[in-house]
Amino acid sequence: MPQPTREDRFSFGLWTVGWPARDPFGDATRPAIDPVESVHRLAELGAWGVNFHDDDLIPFGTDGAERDRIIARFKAALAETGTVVTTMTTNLFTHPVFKDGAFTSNDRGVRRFALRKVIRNLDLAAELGAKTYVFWGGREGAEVDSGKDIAAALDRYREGIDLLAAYVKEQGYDIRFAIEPKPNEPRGDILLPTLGHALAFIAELEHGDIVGVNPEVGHEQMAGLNYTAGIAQALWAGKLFHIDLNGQRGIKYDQDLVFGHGDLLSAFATVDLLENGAPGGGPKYDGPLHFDYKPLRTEDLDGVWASAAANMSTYLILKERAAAFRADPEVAEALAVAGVAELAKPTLNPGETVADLKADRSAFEDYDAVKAGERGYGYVRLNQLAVEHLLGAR
Ligand code: GLO
Ligand code: NI
Ligand code: NI
Ligand code: NI
Repeated sequence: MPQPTREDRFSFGLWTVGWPARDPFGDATRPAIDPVESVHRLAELGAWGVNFHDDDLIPFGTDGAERDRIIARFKAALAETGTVVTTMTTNLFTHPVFKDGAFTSNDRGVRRFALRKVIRNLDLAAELGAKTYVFWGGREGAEVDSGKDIAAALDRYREGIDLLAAYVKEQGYDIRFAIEPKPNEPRGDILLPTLGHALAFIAELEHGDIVGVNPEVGHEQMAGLNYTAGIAQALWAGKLFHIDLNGQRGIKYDQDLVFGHGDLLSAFATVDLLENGAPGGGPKYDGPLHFDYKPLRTEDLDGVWASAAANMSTYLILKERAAAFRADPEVAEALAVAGVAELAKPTLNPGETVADLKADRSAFEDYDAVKAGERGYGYVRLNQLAVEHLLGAR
């Protein structure tokens, strides 16, 4: 098995391994884990970075002096292990005050409190060197259509993100924002439910230049969408600032399985895209390879660390398999048959106008659509080659 190293740039949320496995139907099955221990254990396993919500490290309501002590102790663990804080985020969902949302709560006082909570943690993010700040708006949503003015909620969402982005710029912080879409859970419906909604929202921002997306495998799949295709569009838009890798099996509650323990063929395509880029080139993802998963509730503490290692191991195996797939001459031939590279060629000739196109009889009047319609693209063979490489049969 390939062993992860810091060069692989793997990172974990402290809330992932640290999840005590409390769910809506049952109590915690594991003790809470000290964040300092998580940093040490993850570093030993080969992780490079960590990512956390304010409250993961500093319990909600902690006073100033205790907060400073916790931060100093955490910093010492980072220094000792060489762990990087890649990303930070705000918990705007656990405390009852956020039950109707944070930036989009109908209660204006809650909205102002939420902004202050983020600002405080943004200052800490800058101090710890985090380059990305994630916004997952789990409580920004509704269950009752007539209870939430969606247009007003989007206005307030925009007001909040723009204000915070302006603050980052004013302070000169080297931080970009990444919005994490999710269709539902914990709210019945969440605002910015998919990557596409988030991209459309970002286009409406005043400070959208420093705002991108943080798509999570399971969240897109909960909406029935293709994760790999989604992050390809985010890359194309220059907006793939961060990723949450995990596994999900179909349209149901947010499973947060180990990466690859859901749709494995899709995970293979994701790794292929992240590592090798789009066939026609274009921007490649260069952020951390971040896992946002939850160790199954059935696992004990040994199982927690084994599951953390499983994420990295699966990724590295898929990376090897994807490299073999790309290097295989049969795959190259199948790609040629499918015409994959031809799609990178502009449809019009250089300098060609609409008038030129209209004058080109070979494009229409003399075009043999019947013959073109008979062509096979060989996608099944291409996919079978991918499956065979994925299975290690080639
Ligand atoms: C929940 C989300 C959540 C976010 C985290 C980071 O479904 O995935 O874990 O990733 O709050 O902002
Ligand atoms: Ni999630
Ligand atoms: Ni999830
Ligand atoms: Ni996530």
